[in-house]
Amino acid sequence: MVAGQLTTSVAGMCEDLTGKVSDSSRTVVEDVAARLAQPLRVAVAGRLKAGKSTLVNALIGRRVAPTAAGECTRVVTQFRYGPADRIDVIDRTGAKHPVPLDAGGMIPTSLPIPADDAQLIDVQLSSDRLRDLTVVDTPGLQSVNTDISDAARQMLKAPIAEDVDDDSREAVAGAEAIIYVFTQQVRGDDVEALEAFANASQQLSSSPMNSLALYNKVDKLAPGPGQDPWPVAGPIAADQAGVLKRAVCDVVPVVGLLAETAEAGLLTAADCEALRTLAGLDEEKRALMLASADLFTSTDGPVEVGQRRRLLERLDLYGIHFALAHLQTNPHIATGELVRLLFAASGFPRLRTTLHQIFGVRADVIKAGWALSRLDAAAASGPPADRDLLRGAVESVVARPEYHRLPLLEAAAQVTTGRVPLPEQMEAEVARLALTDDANVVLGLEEAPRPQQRRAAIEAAARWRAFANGGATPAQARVANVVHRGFHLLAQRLG
Ligand SMILES: Nc1nc2c(ncn2[C@@H]2O[C@H](COP(=O)(O)OP(=O)(O)O)[C@@H](O)[C@H]2O)c(=O)[nH]1
Ligand SMILES: [Mg+2]
Repeated sequence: MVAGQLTTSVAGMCEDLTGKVSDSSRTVVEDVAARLAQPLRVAVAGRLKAGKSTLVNALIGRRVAPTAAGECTRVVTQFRYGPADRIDVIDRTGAKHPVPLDAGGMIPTSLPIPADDAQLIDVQLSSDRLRDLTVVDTPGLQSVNTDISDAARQMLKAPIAEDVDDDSREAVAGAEAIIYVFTQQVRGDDVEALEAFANASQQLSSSPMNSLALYNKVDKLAPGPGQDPWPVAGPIAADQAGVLKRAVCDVVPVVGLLAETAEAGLLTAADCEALRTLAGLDEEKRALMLASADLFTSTDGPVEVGQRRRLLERLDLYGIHFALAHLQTNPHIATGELVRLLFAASGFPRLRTTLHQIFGVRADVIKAGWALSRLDAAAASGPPADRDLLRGAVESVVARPEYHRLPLLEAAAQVTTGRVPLPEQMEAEVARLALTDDANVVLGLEEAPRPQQRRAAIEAAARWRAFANGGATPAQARVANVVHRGFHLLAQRLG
């Protein structure tokens, strides 16, 4: 990843500190410096069977994480860039046990040591997708299999319950950004469970600034065979975003399965041929086959059962329906074109944009903020001599004008999580100021010329100062002063 401005200077500060602090703090400083040099670390959290591993495969563009039940799916797995593909199982003593990828290029379902003794599966892949992103797949819950079709039961349970296992908790705590995967509508009491999970993570590591929720398996929402789930999925996701607005910045609806199939290149020419054959069946027969998964594999007709099962596994009924509809209108469609259409239907394009915005554009700030909060925590717990050194270094960084984005991000995190309540419009203004460099977006203007932007920034600065000095609670005043300075610096930049 191209190191950003903030990350680079915090890394420089770490280098400076290593020669000065005591041995115990040096370990933390070196750890922070090493982490700054790495790509952004994103933990994928959520209930068992929510589709986390499927999503991870889609993100890294290869089917490497097993999605069936196997002992390895019970261990936290980290996917990072490496010059060659390799897997090491790290046991609880820290010892490495190398394992080869299985014949299908996946993590083998059985491990060289018992799953309970494994702390982490460390997967290095020479996949370009991982140059910018390290992905951590977590088992999430200790509880056993929850049947997705048992919607009613699942609705009553929290998407992320309190029995998060320790390894998953640690993986989330060590990540700079979090993706929560849900499969059902979020209820009020679910939010508490999610927050309990978020609180397990360190300081800056979880807030709407760096957390995103995915509403997965929206294909299961299709009101009837072959019907489009998106008209239902959009409003539900928007609704969830409202419920979860204190925990995540957005809820993106996706069909993870279709994204995996498309992104990992799993649809073969033979699959496409089979789909073409099915598209050619008369309408009655096709409708019968597509009425349920059972009927799809058991109804007499062309295409052998093994191939039909494969299609179900790769596309599920909605994906098959979708493909057949396209093949009927355009029988000569090429496999590549069909894959492109499936990808578009997976909701992943919107996810990619959101990921790029959150984890790409904000990565520099998220990582620098994470590093500073680690150093600050080290100052609090380290020997007194280091305390002043570490605090001094952190404070000198935060005091420089170009670093004002860090206190701004913290202020925005406090406001967006509801810890410091503000009227809705002011809350949105803080978030915009913290998260984007585009003056028009921050100021809510449309393509305004610079002098007008500058006037608006000065006006906003004055407004926040007036708020800080009158009527605001002490906590609100602290936020308002940070925002005031933010607008003041913006006005200077525009001047
Ligand atoms: N229909 C459908 N099935 C999905 C989707 N995403 C994942 N699955 C299936 O759900 C099951 C559990 O997925 P997995 O990724 O192993 O869940 P995890 O336990 O959260 O890692 C697998 O059989 C997946 O194929 C989806 O978007 N739609
Ligand atoms: Mg999994």
